[in-house]
Amino acid sequence: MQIDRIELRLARLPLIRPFRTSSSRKDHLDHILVRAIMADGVEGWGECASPSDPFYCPETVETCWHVLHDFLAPMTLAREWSTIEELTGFYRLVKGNAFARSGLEMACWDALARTHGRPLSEVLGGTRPEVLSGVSLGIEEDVEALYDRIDQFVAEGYRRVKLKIAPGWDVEVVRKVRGRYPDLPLQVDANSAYTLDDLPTLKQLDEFDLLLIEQPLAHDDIIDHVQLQRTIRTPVCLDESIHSAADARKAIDIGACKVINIKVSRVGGPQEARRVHDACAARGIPVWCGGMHEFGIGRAANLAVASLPGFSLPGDVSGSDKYYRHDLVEPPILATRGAIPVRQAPGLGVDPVMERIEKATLRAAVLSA
Ligand code: OSB
Ligand code: MG
Repeated sequence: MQIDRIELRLARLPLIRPFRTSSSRKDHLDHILVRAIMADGVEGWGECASPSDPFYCPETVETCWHVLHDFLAPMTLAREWSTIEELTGFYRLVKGNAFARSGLEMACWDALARTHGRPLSEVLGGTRPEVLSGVSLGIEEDVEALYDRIDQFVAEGYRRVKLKIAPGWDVEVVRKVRGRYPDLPLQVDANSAYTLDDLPTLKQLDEFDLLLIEQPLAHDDIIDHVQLQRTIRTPVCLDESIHSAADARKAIDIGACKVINIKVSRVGGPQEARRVHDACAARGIPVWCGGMHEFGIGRAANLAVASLPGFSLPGDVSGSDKYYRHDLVEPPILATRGAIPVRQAPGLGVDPVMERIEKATLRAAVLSA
C-alpha cells in the first residue's frame, strides 16, 4: 500500500439539538474528513472528531489540521506499507495529537480493509454482530427538559442513559431522575469538573445505584482517582485520562478505575483502541465505546472497534439520527431496540455521499507526493 494523495476537508454539520457539558456548549460540529487515495486507486476515509475548543482535551480542530497537513501527511505520502503498524511507524516521532493521528489511521484502515475485501470489524478481530447502544444527555435548562429526553430515548429502546453532571447539576438532578426511573441503567459523566475537595458530593452519588461515574477528577490525573475509588462504591470510569494501553494498564493496576471508556480518536486510532481493549480484557476490566458526536465515518469506525469481545457495556455510539438530520454517509448508522448492527461491507462499510460532503465543506486542502 502507498498513499498517493491525501485530501483534508473541514466539514460542518448542525446538531439537531445543542449539547452542553461541564466544559462546553455546541450547536454544530466541525470535523476534519481525511481521504487517503492509494497508488492503485483504492481509497479510505477517516474523521478527526476533535472539538473546536481545547475544553475536553488539549487538541482543537485547528491543531489537528496543522498536524495532519504539516506533519502526518508529509511523513506518510508515497511510502510503502502493508500493515497499520508500519504505517504508524512513519510518524512514531509525533507525540500526543491523538485526534489528528486517528483521522489518518482510520482512513488507512478503511483502505486496507477494502483492499482485502473485508469489513474493518473482522480485520480488527471483532466478534459481536451488533453493538449495544446508550445515549449521552447534556445539561438541560431544567430537569423536566431532561425527562423529555430520557422518555424519548428509553421509548426508542436505548439500553442505558448517561447524564452529564457538573457542580450545580449533580446530586439533586440524579436524585430526581433516579426517583422517576427506578430501574433505568444510569451513569454520569463529569468531564473532569470536580476535585478531591468535592468528595462529600461525589460520595452522595453512591445512593443512586449508578453503573459508573465517568472522569470525575482532572483530565490528566490517575492518582487522585485512586483515592476517590477507595472512598466510593460506584465504579470510577476513566475517559480523558487514558491515551494509550500503557495508561490503561497503569490506571487499572493502581486502582484508579474499574471501567474504561475507549474512544478511538482519544487514543490515536483503531490500533491503540484495540490495544487498550486487550489490556483491559487481560485484567478483567469491562470497556465501552465512547463517542465525540462523530459524523458517519467516525461513527462507523467506532462501531467496528466496539465489535471486539471486551465491549460488554452499552456505549455512547448512538444512531446518527440522535445528532444529525443529514449525515454524510450511506447507509445511515441507526439503532434498533438499542442495538446497532455491525457493518458487513468492506472497510468501514459506509460510503461517503460526495454532494453532502461538498455542501458541508468549509475548507479543503490536497496533499500529494
Ligand atoms: O466526555 O464522553 C464525553 C461528547 C463530546 C465530548 C466528550 C464527551 C461527549 C459525549 C457524547 O459524552 C458522546 C456521543 O454521543 O458521541
Ligand atoms: Mg466522557
